[in-house]
Amino acid sequence: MSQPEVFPVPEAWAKRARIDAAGYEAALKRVEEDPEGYWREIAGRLDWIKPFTVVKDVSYNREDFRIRWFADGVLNASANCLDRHLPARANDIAFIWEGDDPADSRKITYAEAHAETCRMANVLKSHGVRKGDRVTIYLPMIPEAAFAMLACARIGAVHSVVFGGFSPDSIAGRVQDCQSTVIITADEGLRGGKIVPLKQNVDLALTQCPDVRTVLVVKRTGAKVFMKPGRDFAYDEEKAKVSADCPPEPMGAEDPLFILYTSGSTGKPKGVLHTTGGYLTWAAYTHEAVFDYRPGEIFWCTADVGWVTGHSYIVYGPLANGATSLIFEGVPNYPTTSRFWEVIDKHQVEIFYTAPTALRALMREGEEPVKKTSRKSLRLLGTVGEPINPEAWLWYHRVVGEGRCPIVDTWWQTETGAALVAPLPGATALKPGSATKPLPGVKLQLVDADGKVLEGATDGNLCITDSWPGQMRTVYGDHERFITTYFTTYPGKYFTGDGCRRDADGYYWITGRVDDVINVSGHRLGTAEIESALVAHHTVAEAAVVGYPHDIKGQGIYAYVTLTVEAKPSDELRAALIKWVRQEIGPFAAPDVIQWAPGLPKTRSGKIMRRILRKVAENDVTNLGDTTTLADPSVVEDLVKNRAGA
Ligand code: 6R9
Repeated sequence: MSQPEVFPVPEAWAKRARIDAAGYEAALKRVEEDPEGYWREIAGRLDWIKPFTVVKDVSYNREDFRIRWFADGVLNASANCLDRHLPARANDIAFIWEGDDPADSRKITYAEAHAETCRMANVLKSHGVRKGDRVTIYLPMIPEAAFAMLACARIGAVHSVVFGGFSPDSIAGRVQDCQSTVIITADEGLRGGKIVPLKQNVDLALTQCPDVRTVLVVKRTGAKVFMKPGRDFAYDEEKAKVSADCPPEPMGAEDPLFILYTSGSTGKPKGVLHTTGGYLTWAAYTHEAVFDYRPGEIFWCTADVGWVTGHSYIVYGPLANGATSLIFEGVPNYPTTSRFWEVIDKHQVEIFYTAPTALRALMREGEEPVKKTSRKSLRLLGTVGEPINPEAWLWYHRVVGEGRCPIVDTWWQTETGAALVAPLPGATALKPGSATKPLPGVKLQLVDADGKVLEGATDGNLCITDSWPGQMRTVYGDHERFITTYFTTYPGKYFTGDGCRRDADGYYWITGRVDDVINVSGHRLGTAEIESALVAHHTVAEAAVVGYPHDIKGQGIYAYVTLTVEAKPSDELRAALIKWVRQEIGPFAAPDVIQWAPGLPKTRSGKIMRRILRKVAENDVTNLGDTTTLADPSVVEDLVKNRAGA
């Protein structure tokens, strides 16, 4: 393999970055010599109502397992994101909202965001929401989504944001799992000129959730929607009844801040739980360090607030730092494929953070849609969500950033709260396709399948051997599942589920998931979830789902379906099954390929051999590996012969 190109730190960056090479070295040294002091200083960036005295209290061993940071400190996340900026910068812009329609945009000052959040908090209180209660948020990308999150944080309620692309069934599962009794939604959403029937989806979900007593409906399109008397309330009307004064609730650092559901390799999505002090510290610190954020700059993260990236880099990180954060309601190709770049020019965005899948899709459109915009305001670019292929990296760098802007490729997970492996743009030379190195204090380790620690340049499974403040604390309602999922594959270590290569310079190259999680356009999906949606269809006897390489999405969804004896394969049935999965989970989970499989390759003990299914999906059938444990080898021949032209 040829040596990857290296992009040294540009001179201007080396001179004026918040953290330069010397600063980075100093941080690495400090965290080794005086970890307590280092973490104490990082958490000192927040406003504490009562300062913490204990910094870290962690054990990854099953016998005395615990993860606690700054545990005796008291603070409020919403006060850190809003109130503390009011004395000096009440009139600075907290949010720029860019609507789906380019004619729609709005600026919201810190004073306004504070007032809106307090009102939302008082509305929640007036509906009986108390500290510790769970509130489900199912909103489009409108400022109210951020206000709703901050309003929950303000009164100590735990928010669970459900991405607006999820189906009624997926909403219901999440509402039931965290027993939330209050939902904040909107009449409809608007994306790429298309209507998303949010309230209708909630109504359908609630047929399965008898405990939900209040639905607050924010007006977005103004469409007339069904309102159930006594349960559904127009948010506008509720808001008019309350004051804009709501004192922030003092919260323990280890009190929950939010739950966010994410897919794993088995079972139902897990409610990843983050707490107040550690999460906010890590979101704020990484937003400043990795994006070299300076007060007054305009920061745009294109993620949806329904994913962790939106939580940490649209709301909590930027706001804790007093930044101006852009909230974009639309999609990259509406009304035209120049939209991202036009929004950058319109609002003079300085830092732009997006996903490789969006870049790959835009790259296909050629340079013209980019080049007709200026993009002079840009100084830093970022990516997240999946490995970025070097071609897309180079295009982003050369065409979008005109060679001027470093790219920070940030590796992290819902579980990690915020970025863990990422360059510091003033200190780290870049290699296209590598998230570079761990941030100071983050202790990575590569191990082989048996847990043997691998040194030097090698390939392995990515583990983390010690905690950082933004680490998730538990799976909501199932602490045992938390420990078994993450800490038992390699006892005493956090296992990320990712494969990774470390090169001779100590750079990390994430190669993708090594478990049964697939990453489709940056959306994380468990193959088991899609399989259980498929088998819920009356024609399906059995299903197995794997990922395969896809030019735009990163990974596509390849489903092997065994029909019941009554059902007959047909193109109509194929289309019906795809539609079914869209309805069961959400549009982004729809299979790209369905192959009819009279049988699935199983071991004699009945385990599906996914390795073989992956190979067939990838059309890499010359080397299927060891098939001697198969119960019926002829099954594989049939699969290869009838491979769908993926
Ligand atoms: C933030 C987020 C986590 C999984 C993760 C990995 C993949 C994320 C990446 C990346 C390579 C990057 N991933 N960032 N792979 N390079 N810069 O995406 O969280 O939705 O939980 O997904 O995404 O496989 O394990 P989440």
